[in-house]
Amino acid sequence: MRVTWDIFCSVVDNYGDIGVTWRLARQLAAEHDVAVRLWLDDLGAFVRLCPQADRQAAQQWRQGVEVRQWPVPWQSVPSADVVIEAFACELPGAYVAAMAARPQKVLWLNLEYLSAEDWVEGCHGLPSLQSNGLQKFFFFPGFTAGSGGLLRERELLARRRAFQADPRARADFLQGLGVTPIAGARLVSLFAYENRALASWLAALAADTRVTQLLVPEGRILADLQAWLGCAALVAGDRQRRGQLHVQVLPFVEQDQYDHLLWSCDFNAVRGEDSFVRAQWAGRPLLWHIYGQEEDAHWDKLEAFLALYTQGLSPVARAALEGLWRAWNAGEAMGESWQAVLQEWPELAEHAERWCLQRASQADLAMALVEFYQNWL
Ligand code: TRH
Repeated sequence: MRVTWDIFCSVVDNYGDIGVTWRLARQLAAEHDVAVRLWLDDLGAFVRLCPQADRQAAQQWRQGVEVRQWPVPWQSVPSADVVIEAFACELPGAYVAAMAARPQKVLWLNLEYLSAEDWVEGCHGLPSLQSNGLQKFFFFPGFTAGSGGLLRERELLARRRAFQADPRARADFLQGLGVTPIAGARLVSLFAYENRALASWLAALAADTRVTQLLVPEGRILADLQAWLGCAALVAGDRQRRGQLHVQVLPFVEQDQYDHLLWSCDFNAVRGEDSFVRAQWAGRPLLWHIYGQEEDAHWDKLEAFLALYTQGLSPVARAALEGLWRAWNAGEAMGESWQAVLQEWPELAEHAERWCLQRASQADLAMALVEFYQNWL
């Protein structure tokens, strides 16, 4: 009998909750031979990531995963062997009662948001006793050996390297998106929340000596882009040029295609959690727009990541990268810090690949979860 896993995801906003749980569910099913049910309260968000999905179906099988609409009110089902509540979403009371009543024990995990902060290692894997006698364990993804690791499919880096070593594959992929690379241009992807800093970055790119081709998947940043361009509402396929800057709006693509976009670009601006990790696996310099939290709690997270990521960089390259990331996240002028980053480009590019390889030497998140379960048995 295969081990059964239930993953519960409540979509708060954006695509991070669904993006992480869908990726994790697929990987568990594909690489660990377990039966995965993914419970989603928003199939509309799921359809964006998996366009083949049926937004009405109570139950459907997608890429080896049984995808279930989280019914309200809840309809009783037997509990799985391993239960993951993603990002502290609240499990249905009747399901928790079924877990407690089950003759065989159930591993209950809360999968937390990703953070590079020091306290993560101390809290990762800790149990908390619930009122019904069950234990719930806190599972923290992270960047260091004492954490739960990062989502990374088994063949990901091999596939990425093969793709990046094959100019034909890159050209074909970009062509499929309607993108014709301009010879000698710097290719940049942009996925971000609304950001006041965008105008100054675009101005710097437009005034640069080298051409930049900026690829922007449809999303929240389009309004700022449009405002700077002074054009009508942008939609996928639109192109604009200002000085040395060529802008093209792309459709929102499937996760695997988005990976290829990141692998194709020289520089990737990403956001949130999942695209942020994927850009690291691309092995290219990146810019992170962190998800804003109340009372600016996200700044501690940003600084914690920077402290880790910049280890091994020369002081000048470190200052350049930190300056750019801080300006972007504070909504401040980017012109100077972008110039500083351009100056340090070779070192930052080499560092991005090194960082990627270092992280890949740790167990990935899905493997860490499976091992956690085996050790707990
Ligand atoms: O959408 P996000 O801003 O999600 C955020 C964060 O996860 C944040 O931590 C969380 O608190 C908040 O949601 C609720 O960014 P993120 O995490 O990068 O998720 C985007 C997903 O969309 C990711 O799986 C990549 C995917 N994606 C595509 O599949 N195709 C695309 O074209 C693009 C641009 C993204």
